[in-house]
Amino acid sequence: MIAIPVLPFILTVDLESGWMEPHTSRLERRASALRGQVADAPALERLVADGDPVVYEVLQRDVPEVTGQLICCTTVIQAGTVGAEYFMTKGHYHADRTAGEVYLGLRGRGLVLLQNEDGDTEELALGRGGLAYVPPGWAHRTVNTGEGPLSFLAVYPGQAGHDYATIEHTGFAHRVISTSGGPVVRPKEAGR
Ligand code: S6P
Ligand code: ZN
Repeated sequence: MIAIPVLPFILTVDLESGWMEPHTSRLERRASALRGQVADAPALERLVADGDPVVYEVLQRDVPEVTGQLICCTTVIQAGTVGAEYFMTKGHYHADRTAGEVYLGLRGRGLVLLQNEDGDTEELALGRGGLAYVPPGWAHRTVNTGEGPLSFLAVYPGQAGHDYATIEHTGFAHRVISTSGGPVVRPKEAGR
């Protein structure tokens, strides 16, 4: 494959809202995108019936999806819960398991849940100015545990691709639950 040359460019990222300009794609994921991923499926269906709100959006500056390029995008996750479970991204492995990623927290508070195919799990607290390093081969999901939007900048290799199916099948090992004492990370098997 012949890589299309990309000229140097600058992007402006609003450090409060996570808005990126100029972006070339914008993806919205609504509550219904989390079907099969949450502990409280009836609560999710109520939310879907009640307007299926946007849970998060991703603004991206597209570049050729090839080795050597770096994809830059921002994600903004709204505050909220499905039952007691905080709003979160679907989560994925990179299709190319050699491709890592970095997240730079811009606004809000959250957790990045990570796990690899050996069964190891980690969680990283993400807040403004925090840089979360996602090594190659680790699935990653971001959870908004704050009271306002959580936004972060992501940079990852052009050839990474996204494998949603593998983690959808196994599920993440942990859930992040809102309790009166604050966010708690629980093993998935513990249910709600
Ligand atoms: C891409 C990177 C992020 C996520 C975004 C939405 O590799 O990890 O830009 O795509 O946070 O998450 P998801 O799991 O729906 O792609
Ligand atoms: Zn990723």
